[in-house]
Amino acid sequence: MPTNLPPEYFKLEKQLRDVQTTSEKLEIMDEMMSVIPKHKGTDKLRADLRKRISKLKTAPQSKKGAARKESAFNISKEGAGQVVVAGPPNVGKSSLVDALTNASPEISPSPHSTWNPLPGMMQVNDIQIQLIDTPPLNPDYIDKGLFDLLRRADMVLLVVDIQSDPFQQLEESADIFRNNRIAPERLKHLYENEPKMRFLPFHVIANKTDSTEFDENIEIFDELLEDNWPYLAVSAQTGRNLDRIGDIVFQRLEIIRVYSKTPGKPADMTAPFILKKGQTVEVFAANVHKELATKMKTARIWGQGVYDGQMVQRDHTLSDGDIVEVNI
Ligand SMILES: Nc1nc2c(ncn2[C@@H]2O[C@H](COP(=O)(O)OP(=O)(O)OP(=O)(O)O)[C@@H](O)[C@H]2O)c(=O)[nH]1
Ligand SMILES: [Mg+2]
Repeated sequence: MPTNLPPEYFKLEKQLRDVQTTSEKLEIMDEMMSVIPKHKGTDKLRADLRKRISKLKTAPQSKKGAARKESAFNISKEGAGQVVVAGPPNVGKSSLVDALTNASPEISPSPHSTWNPLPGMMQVNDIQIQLIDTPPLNPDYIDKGLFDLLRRADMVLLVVDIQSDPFQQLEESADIFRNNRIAPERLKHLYENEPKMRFLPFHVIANKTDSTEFDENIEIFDELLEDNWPYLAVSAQTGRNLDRIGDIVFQRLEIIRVYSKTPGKPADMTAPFILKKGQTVEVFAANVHKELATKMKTARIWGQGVYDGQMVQRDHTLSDGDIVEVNI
């Protein structure tokens, strides 16, 4: 046993003996991992601990139903969309969620610092979108809960590190997704004979583009992607392009904001209804109130491609930013 372990380590080791549940144990072991100093002398200790963590995670749960219910990956949707931030170890997933949302995930220079998913809310104009930080896509071990989470999600931000073979990282991640029946919507045509696939919008985030020094890396990456993977080069460290992520996510989710107006009153511009692109006045009315859709005769609309207060029918397709007054 190396002699230079900090006192917190021993405190945690003691705590570990006293707790019962797997999630408590994992949390403590996770903390133990983070307090062990990183150098040659602790290599073995860290490897052993990693093995213990991995074993604990793969061990069959005795109460299956209960265990499933309390899975950390069972995160309820909040806001206008649920977006999973995924990718290989140490690429900056947690740093991005930290920079873009109100959540404060752990960030660490050593890989595998995130063990559990963590949701946060990202403000995009006047709406909020949920981003979820996740543990790394580690070819040796991934909690299956991550793929359950992805299947339920609305979109994936696949983060890679422009400074360390981003294309290989992308390909390896894509393989892991594919093996778990998840693929980008844009590449649907490649999976025609594969059953039970879940297709999602993917957007690649090439992180750690801190300076122009990495422009060449971006160019090479760009060429290798061959238009198959839309991407954005950012730096969580310098803040480069972080302000563009919100708009991109909004676009890729294919959602629109529609504001409600009650006859004789000004429109409520504080809380838009979120609809899918292409949805109609009728769907909007049903979102406001089930009965409203049935009772609706016509509607008046303010927004794109119409004159102010134009009368429209229930099958009129709405645009982002429209204000709708339903008349019964
Ligand atoms: N140079 C540079 N470093 C970054 C950037 N973003 C994150 N980092 C650093 O990269 C390391 C890993 O960051 P994390 O955010 O913990 O990465 P992660 O993908 O969540 O890592 P795991 O949870 O272990 O998979 C930390 O030392 C960060 O400070 C960036 O844009 N540029
Ligand atoms: Mg992390």
